[in-house]
Amino acid sequence: MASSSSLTLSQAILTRSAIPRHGSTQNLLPSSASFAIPSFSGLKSTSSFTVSRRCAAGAAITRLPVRASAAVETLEKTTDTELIEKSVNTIRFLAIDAVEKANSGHPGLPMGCAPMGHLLYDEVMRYNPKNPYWFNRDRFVLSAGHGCMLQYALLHLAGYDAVKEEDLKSFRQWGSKTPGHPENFETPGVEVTTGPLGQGIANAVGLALAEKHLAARYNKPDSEIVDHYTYCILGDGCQMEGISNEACSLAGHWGLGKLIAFYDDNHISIDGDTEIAFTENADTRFEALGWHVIWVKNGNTGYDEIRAAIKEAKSVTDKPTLIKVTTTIGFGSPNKANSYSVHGSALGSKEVEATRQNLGWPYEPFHVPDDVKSHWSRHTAEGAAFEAEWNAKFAEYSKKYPEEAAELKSIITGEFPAGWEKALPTYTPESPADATRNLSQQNLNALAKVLPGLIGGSADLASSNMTLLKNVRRFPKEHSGRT
Ligand SMILES: Cc1ncc(C[n+]2csc(CCOP(=O)(O)OP(=O)(O)O)c2C)c(N)n1
Repeated sequence: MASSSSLTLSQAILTRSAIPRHGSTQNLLPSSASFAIPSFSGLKSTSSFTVSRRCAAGAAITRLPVRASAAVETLEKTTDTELIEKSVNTIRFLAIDAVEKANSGHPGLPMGCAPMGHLLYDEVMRYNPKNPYWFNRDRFVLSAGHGCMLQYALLHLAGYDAVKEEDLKSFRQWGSKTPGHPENFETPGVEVTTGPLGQGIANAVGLALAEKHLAARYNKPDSEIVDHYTYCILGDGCQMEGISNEACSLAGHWGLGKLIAFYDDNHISIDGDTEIAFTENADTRFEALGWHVIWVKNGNTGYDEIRAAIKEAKSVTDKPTLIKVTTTIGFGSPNKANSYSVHGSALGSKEVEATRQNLGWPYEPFHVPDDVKSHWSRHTAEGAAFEAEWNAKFAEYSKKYPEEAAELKSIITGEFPAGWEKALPTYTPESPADATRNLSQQNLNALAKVLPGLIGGSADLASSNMTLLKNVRRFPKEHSGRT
């Protein structure tokens, strides 16, 4: 990434994981140490499993059994497939209806990615819809930001207050909480503003980097106080952008094992089939970048395949994972699926009707069937319980490790330690003239001593732009703390 190191960048890397761009910081941390810790009946993986994968042009490969680890514990439920399909179709139709009402937007991606979106938000991710800023939540970034109705539908079903029915109905309207591309400062629950393709996956790399750094610095053998995943959906367009390759190269270099990216491999972009200009083998490229790569061949209805891929991804702890999910853009639309016409335009009333017939959807626009609503409603209590559990853990951690807890808290809230500015060097008119980059380096190094959240980056230029933090190690793959 061609950005030179700066204080702004450095602070951003850590605070992006923790500080909302809107609202107050009061919900980031518990105010009290006493919380009930409910128990969970989350399904634990106990057995090994095999996943079949094909390289883009090759034959099927059966992967060796992958050892399941404690990290693969998820919120799996024994939901019947019929209800899952109903939920997935709810997501599809919320997207179809919102785009139709606005007569503007991108229905194709949400229709194709609804299955993976459903599984992520309903079974896999840990979050608290009533406190989108809970620190140890899993992060989700929609790098293909044009498909934002997917994200809004998921936030709506999960119970986030920012996306109510009326917000879906005002999709893409001035001042709404549901702008045409996700904006984290508008919609609590959206982690990262996306739209420029490739930017989201680059931000996801930053979020996963922050998690790895904070975990290395603050986790103790008896307390993994920092422990969350970063998930991302990127499309063909993101893959085409250079920034995604640069950022993903770093992710592979750093071995960001808690970064799991889904590549929506639908072969369609704005102008038509990707055959026009994009025929590279992303699987082998990502393998070369140091990623673990899995191919889910049926992203439209292969729920178990997607589940197995996520489990496998979680069991690979020393590499980020790319799950290539082959989907059909506009899945369910009889005349527009698998074509560019469903990428960025409303289906039109005739095709909406045909899609309703095809998917067996008898409901009014924006309707969420009661059983789907009731199924998703558990996330409010479960999310509160996740947070309460973590709060209790943090209270325990604070008793045992008060210094580390105070430091982590300051990083999470973005509050600088009292008197931090006294660490800055002072200059007078009599001070000798010096290059601004040298003065910058003096200041950066002074601040590094008092701001534990400071991380810098330099595009292979630190010895020239003087951004090296002298008493701090470079960020290594085997990271075990900052100093
Ligand atoms: C950097 C950048 N270049 C161009 C665009 C314009 N653009 C928006 S969506 C899109 C095509 C994306 O294709 P894909 O990722 O396959 O999405 P899908 O067709 O599956 O919805 C393009 C080129 C953009 N948003 N950002």
